[in-house]
Amino acid sequence: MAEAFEPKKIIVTGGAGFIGSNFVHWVVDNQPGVHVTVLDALTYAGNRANLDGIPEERMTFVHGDICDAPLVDELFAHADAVVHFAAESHNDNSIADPAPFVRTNVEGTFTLLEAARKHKVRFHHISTDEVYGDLALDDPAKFTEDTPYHPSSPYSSTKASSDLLVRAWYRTYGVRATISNCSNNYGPRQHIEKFIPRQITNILCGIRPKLYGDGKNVRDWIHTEDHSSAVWEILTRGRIGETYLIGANGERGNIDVLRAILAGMGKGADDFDWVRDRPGHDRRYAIDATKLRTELGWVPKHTDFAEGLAQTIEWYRANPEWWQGAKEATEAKYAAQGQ
Ligand code: NAD
Ligand code: TDX
Repeated sequence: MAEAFEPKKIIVTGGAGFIGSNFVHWVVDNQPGVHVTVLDALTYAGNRANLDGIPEERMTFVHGDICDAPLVDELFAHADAVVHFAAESHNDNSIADPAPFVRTNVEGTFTLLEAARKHKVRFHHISTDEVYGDLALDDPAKFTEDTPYHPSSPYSSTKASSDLLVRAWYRTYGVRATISNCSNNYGPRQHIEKFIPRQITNILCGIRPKLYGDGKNVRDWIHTEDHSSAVWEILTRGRIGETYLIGANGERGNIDVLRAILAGMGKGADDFDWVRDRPGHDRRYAIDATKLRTELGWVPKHTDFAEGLAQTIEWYRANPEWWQGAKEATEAKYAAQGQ
C-alpha cells in the first residue's frame, strides 16, 4: 500500500518555467492547505509573469539558482518537500552548448539532494522519457520502468545522470525520493523554441513552419495539466524509492501534429518548410503508464488531443505579449543552425 504523505510547505524548483508554472497553478487551485515556495533563476526560459494571479499568501517567489548551496540549504530548512522541475530543457540548445545542461541538471540536482539529505526533505524528481533513448517506428514496444537507460543527446544524458544521483541518494542515504519520467508536454506557456509553440507562433507571424528531417519522428503528447495531477499523486501516495512513468497514450508523428496545427489555423497541408534534421534525433518515444494507473489510480483528463491543441493555439493567439519579445532571437538562432 502506498504511504500517505500530506505536505504543507513545498518548494518547486523551476516554477517559473512551462511545466513548473502549470504545476504551481494546479497546486494552488487544487490543494488549499499547501504553501509553495518557487525557486527559479529566471533564465531565458523562466518568466515571473507565469505566476501572475497567485495570491501572496499561497506562494513565495525566490529568485535564485539551484546550484547556490547556502540558499538551497536555507530554503530546505523550512520545507516538507521539494518538487524539482528546474532544468535546461531543450535538446537543440544542448547540442549547440552542453555546458549549462551539465551544470544545472547534474550539479543543480546534486546540490538539492544534499540539502534534502541534511534536512530530511521529501524529494520528487521530474525527469523525462528521453532517458530511455528511442524506439523504432515499427516496434510495438513502449517504455516501462524496467527499460534500460540509453540517452542520446547531451540534454537527455544529463537528465539520466540526475536520475541516477536521485537513486543513489535514496539507496545510500535514505533520502525519501521518487522519480517520474514523463513524455512530451504541450499546453499554455511553453517556450516558443519547442515544436508546437514554434509552429503556432511562426504561423501567427507569417513565417512558414519548420519540420526536421523526414517528419516521421513520433512523440507521445500529454497535456501539462495531466502531468501536474500525476506528479501530485506520486508525491503524496507514491512508494518511496520508486520510479513512475507518466504518459497518456498520445503517440503522434511530427508531420501529423504539424498538419493538425496548419489545418487548425486555416493553412494548407503543405504550407511548411523541410529543414535540416537534429543530430542524433530520437525516432520515437512511447510510454506505458500501467504502473501509475494501476497503483495510484491516476487518469488523464485531456484525452482529446484536437481539443487540447485548439486551446493551445488559442492561448498563443490571445497572449502575443507573452511570446513576441523572444520570437526574433529564437528564429535567428534556428536560422543560424539551418533549422
Ligand atoms: P523550461 O525550460 O520551460 O523551464 C525550466 C525552468 O527552470 C525555467 O523557469 C528556468 O528559469 C529554471 N531554471 C533553469 N536553470 C535553473 C537554475 N540553475 N536554477 C534555478 N532555476 C533554473 O522547462 P520545462 O519544459 O517546463 O521542463 C521542466 C522539467 O520537466 C525539466 O526538468 C524537464 O527535463 C522535464 N520534462 C519536460 C518535458 C517537456 O515536454 N517539456 C517532458 C518531460 C520532462
Ligand atoms: O522546429 C522544430 N521542428 C521539428 O520538427 C522543432 C523545434 C522540433 N521538431 C521536432 C523534433 C522532435 O522530434 O519535433 C519534435 C519535438 O521537439 P521538441 O519540442 O524540441 O521536443 P523533444 O526534443 O521531443 O523534447 C521534449 O520532450 C521531452 C522536451 O523539450 C524535453 O524537455 C522533454 O524531456
